[in-house]
Amino acid sequence: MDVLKTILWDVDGTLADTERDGHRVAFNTAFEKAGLQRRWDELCYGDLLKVTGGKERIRCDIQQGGMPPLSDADIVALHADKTVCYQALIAEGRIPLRPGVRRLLEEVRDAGIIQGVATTTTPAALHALIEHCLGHEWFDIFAVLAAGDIVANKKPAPDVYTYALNQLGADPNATLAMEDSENGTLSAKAAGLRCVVTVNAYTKKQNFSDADLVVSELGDKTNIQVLANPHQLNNLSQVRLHHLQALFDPSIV
Ligand code: XBP
Ligand code: MG
Repeated sequence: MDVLKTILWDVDGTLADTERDGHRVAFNTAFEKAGLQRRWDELCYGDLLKVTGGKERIRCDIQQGGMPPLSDADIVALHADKTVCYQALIAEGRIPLRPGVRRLLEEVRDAGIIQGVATTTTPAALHALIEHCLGHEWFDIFAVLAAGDIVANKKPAPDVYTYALNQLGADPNATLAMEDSENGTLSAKAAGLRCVVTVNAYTKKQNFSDADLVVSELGDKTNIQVLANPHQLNNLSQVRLHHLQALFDPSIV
């Protein structure tokens, strides 16, 4: 029987709804500061989210004719400025954690289960979110922070999860990924992990047929919607640690 020993959290869309009002706004501010006419509205940003990684997303928009051609150095500089804009937005406290995230993080921490982060976003963006949304102590609680260009291939490739597993010496059969997107789920599954998905406005119509549980949110005060429950977990008014453990050992209910 497998036992849950490690949880790896995605960041954008999972810990916090960062894309529409965080990353997108920061990209547009950086475009404006660079004298570019291009702005990413909510709809077109949703389409561009098929590409993970901010620099990769800019390159995709250039290829699709949305932005004028830019050199690699210009893309790197533009993205670095976007990251500074994003850090400022996060520091202003504009982006809260998603419902139930702090509750579950603390329940898992108190149970002595190892937690880490596996994200596509830039380390500086991740650090801002930990500092301002979670609290400084989480730098010590998370046993690994795997982010951005630390791996060659971003999600949906498995690399960032495989990197985090290797850093921890963790067994994929004892590790759970917390995700919000199809690309994230594909990445986690390709690394051999079980995966729980909390959808958001940008991801709710994506394909999660391989996920182990799909819910509207982790749940705090209001009841959650269960969108896919292949392991037939009971009493899912909110996602609790014992539900996650039951994905590994069905005798836990
Ligand atoms: C997140 C991303 C990131 C952010 C922007 O995907 O794709 O690129 O949108 O961050 P996931 P950067 O949640 O699957 O990790 O601009 O720092 O890349
Ligand atoms: Mg995500």
